[in-house]
Order: sequence, then structure tokens, then C-alpha cells
Amino acid sequence: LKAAIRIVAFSREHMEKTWRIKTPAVNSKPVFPAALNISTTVSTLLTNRGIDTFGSAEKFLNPDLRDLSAPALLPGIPEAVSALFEVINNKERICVYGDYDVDGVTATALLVNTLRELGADVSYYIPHRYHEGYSLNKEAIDELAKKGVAWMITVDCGISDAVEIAYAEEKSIKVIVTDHHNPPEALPKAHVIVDPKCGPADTPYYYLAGVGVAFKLAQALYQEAGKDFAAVEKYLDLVTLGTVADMVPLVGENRILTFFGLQRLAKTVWPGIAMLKKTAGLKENVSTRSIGYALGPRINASGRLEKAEIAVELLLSPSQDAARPFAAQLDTLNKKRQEISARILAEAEQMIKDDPALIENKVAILVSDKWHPGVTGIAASQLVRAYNRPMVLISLEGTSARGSIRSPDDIDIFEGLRSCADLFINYGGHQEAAGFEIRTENIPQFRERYTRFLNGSIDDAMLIPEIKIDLPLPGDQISTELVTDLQRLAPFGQGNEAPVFFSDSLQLVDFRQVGDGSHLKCTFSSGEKTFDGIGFGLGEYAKILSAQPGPIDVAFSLEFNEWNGAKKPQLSLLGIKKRSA
Ligand SMILES: [Mn+2]
Repeated sequence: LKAAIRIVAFSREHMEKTWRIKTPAVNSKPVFPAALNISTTVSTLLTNRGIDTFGSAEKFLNPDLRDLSAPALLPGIPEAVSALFEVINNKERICVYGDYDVDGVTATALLVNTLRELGADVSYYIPHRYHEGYSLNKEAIDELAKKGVAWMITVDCGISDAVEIAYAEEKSIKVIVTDHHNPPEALPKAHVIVDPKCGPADTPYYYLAGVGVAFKLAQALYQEAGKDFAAVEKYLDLVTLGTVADMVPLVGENRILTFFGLQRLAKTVWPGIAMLKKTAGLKENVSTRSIGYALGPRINASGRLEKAEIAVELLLSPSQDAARPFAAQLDTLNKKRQEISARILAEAEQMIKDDPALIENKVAILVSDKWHPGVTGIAASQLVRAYNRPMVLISLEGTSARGSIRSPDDIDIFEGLRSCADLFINYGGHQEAAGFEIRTENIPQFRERYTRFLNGSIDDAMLIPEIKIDLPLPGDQISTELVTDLQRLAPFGQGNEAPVFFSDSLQLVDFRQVGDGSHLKCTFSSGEKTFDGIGFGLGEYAKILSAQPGPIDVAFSLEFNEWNGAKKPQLSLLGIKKRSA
């Protein structure tokens, strides 16, 4: 069954892709390659990405913690600091109110640890993903009030909770909101609000994740306590996990924070993270990619299938021994999550096979009463890659149902959702990912209206996936020096993708399917040199390449393959096609 899914995914995903070479900025010249000591290739990449002055390129290539803006510049931080020191002095009880995803969990751990170190009486609360849902709710506030909580600090949530915050104030709980989500028109009447999205977009901290905002507050608190930056530097590990997992753009301060955070993660001082790395089979180095496939999913699995407290307790563990059971639990939950998402994917594929009309429209809406709502989002993302269109997976639970929506790049699924707002119990999200709760009886009407909306707003051309290519690169320019140079643009991720090249001057010397057959290993020759290439998920190309030998075009990014202490350039393949005549 798994193989069948892969082939469907493969044929749709890779055969119909458009290769688009990004248009360089008009009149752009490479920025000072000699003065910056970089190759013209890297210089051109920078220019094309809008980093086109010597100053901006110099800062980009050499991240420096001293370039982080003073925390007090972020509106609300000075007020939050003075309030919190008073709270600590008065020995009033504080609760950090977080979220169940990686960003929310790391932000919670960061602020709890900070406030403990400063002598506060602090606990934390994370709502249950399904029983309570995202952000504040009245029942949780009642519970905290009963426990004598006098102050609540939200992390990664709260900015849209005017009603709940007013309720908390009624219950004599004062609220400090720290969040990074877009504010609604009417801000909550909280004691203090810290949210970079409340200000202009040109600040260096505008794109901070929830954990980045918590970091700023922590930095200001330690400063006020007379501690130097070393006291707060240890939190860069947590900031990096949350920032990368939340897929905020890795530019501005996020670049500086993650650049140093990844270095720290290699030798992390956090016993819980060290234990999680071991459990995940990671070696010393941590990359944005290993956060994406190994650490992030394990931390997230707790909130998806059970309770996010497991992840917070892991992060706050004082020793690896204490962390071990939490890491083991996260690992087990992650395996379970993988099984569940594979099953949802298989069932969805079968539904489509049985009824191809399901994918006749610009959006596919699938409904089942067997799907775990914590995992439908992951399965929907996989189906988006297979069918190149927005996918809605709805899991029925009696008279109500929950839906997850995912979309391909550059397609907005949220506007259409908003147009159906009257049908939902609640809904939320953004352009590429959203969710909703709906009464089961409203599903047919939702299906009709949402399909009509997206059929009208999506062109056929938008459903053809693209490989976005940064630059053409002759095969003979691939070298150890170039790959070393390209690493200076890392960390790669959202907003700063690994450069993609295109070459029509490489010969395919050898290829074979590897792993369970789903990956492709190749050897290329540029005439003088040979290079290895690996294409994850491209195993099926073997058939096409065997059937159609001849000149090829290759789309790839470049990385090092380290083996036996030797470092060799390796092509990470995104696509191969027969040379167009
Ligand atoms: Mn977040």
C-alpha cells in the first residue's frame, strides 16, 4: 500500500513540475565579492535575494549576537519587566500560559526557567489541543484562579483573546500577553502586551517566533537583575528549536538567533535536548533539517496525541536521567503519530481511487469518522504534494467535526475559509494552513461553498508545482570551495532557502534506487570530476532514466557528504529531466 501511494505521489509530483529560474533583481550587480571574500556565485545569490549593499551582505555573512536589538525597544517589554519584578518581590503566584506546538512548548520552558532563576513562584499551563483548543479558555482561567494564580503571562498566544482576558481580570488575574501572531482590530485589555506584529514590519524583531519574543523578555529580565548576556545565551537552543519549527522567516534577528543556536545545540547544555537527540539518533551537529524531521516532530507528538506537558518536562529536566523517560515517551508517541498519518494517507488515497471525482475540483475535501484530528494536518500536507491542490481532511466526531486544510505554495486557502465563517463553530490559521470546527450537518454546505470559492480563485497554472531555481551553474564549477562558500548563507529554511541550481552540462554516469527503493543515488560527471547525487523520494526516476537515456538537465542544491572524515560535494537532487531539444 505504501508503495502505491509513493508512485501516485511521484507521478503527480515530479512529472509535471515547471522549472522556473528566478528573475534576478533589475540592474543588479554582484555585491563586492572580493571585499567580502566570497565567490561571484554566492555574491550573485545574495544580490538576487535583495541583500545588495556591502553593509547588508557583510552583516548577513557574519551574524553577530551584538547586532540583536536591545530588548527594551520591543514595545511592552519595559512595562512587563517592572511589573514582573514587583510580582516576584510580592511573592505573588505566576502562571506561564503556553501552546502545545514546538514554539509554544519551548517558549513555556524558557520563561518558566527564567522566572524560577529569578526567584518567582511560577507554574505553567498548556491547554489540551482537542479538549480545550488553542490559546486561552474560561475553564482554564477558573482552574488557575482556584490555584491562587495572580498573574498570567501568555507565550505564543493570547493576542486574540480579548474576551478571555477580560474574564481573567474579573477573576483578579492580571495578564501579560507575549505573542507573535497578527493582532485583531480590538486589542485585549491586558496589563501589558508584547507582540512585534503590533508594530511596523521594518523592525529587526518583526518576524520573531513566540519563543523569540519570550527570549527578549527573558533577556530584559536578566538585564534588570544585573546579569550579563551569558545568563540568557543558554536559551538560544530553545529559541532555535521553536523558531525553526514554527517556520518563521530565518532573516533579521531570527537569522542571528538560529545561527548561534545551532552551534549551541551541537553541544547543548540542556539535558532534555541532549537526551532527545540521542533518542532520535542524531549525532552532535543539529541542522534546521534535523529539527524539521527529527526533533520537532517528537516534541509536537506530545500535544498531538497526548499532552504537551511531556515535552515541557523533558526540556526542564535537570539531568539526562530525569529526561530519559520523557524522551522515550515522545519517541513512542512520534512512532504512533507516523503510523496514524500513514494510515490516513492510505485511506485518503483509496477514497480518491474509488471516486476520482473527489479531485476534479481545485480543492479536494475528504471526510472520515476514522481519522485522528491531531494528525489530519500532516496527512493533508502529504496529499498536497501528491495532488498539487489544496486538501481538506475532515474528521467526524458525531454531531461535530474538525477539518485541517493545507495548500501548495502561493495558494491562499484562508480567504475562502473566511467566506464560510458563518458555517463554523470556530476556525483559524493563515494562507497555507488552517483548521476549523464545524457542525456535521453544515459539511455539505461547506463543501459546496468552499469548492465554488476556490474554483473561482485558483487558476489551472497555479496548480502546476514549480522548482524554483536560483541560478544556472555549469557542472565544472562545482567544487569543495563553492560548497564551503555556500554554507556561509546557512542556516537555511523558511525565508532563506538553500540555493537551487540548474545544470545542463552534467553527464549521468550511474544511478540506482536505494533505501526501500524510494530514493535515487546517482553519479555525475562534469568531464574532469565526478560527483555523487542523492534524490530523496526520487527513486521512481530510475525507470524513466533507464527508458530514456541521453542528455539530461538537473536541478539540485549543494551540500557536503561526510564519510570517514572526508568531505565531498554532493548534489541534493530536486529533479532530473531529459534535455528539451
Ligand atoms: Mn508560534
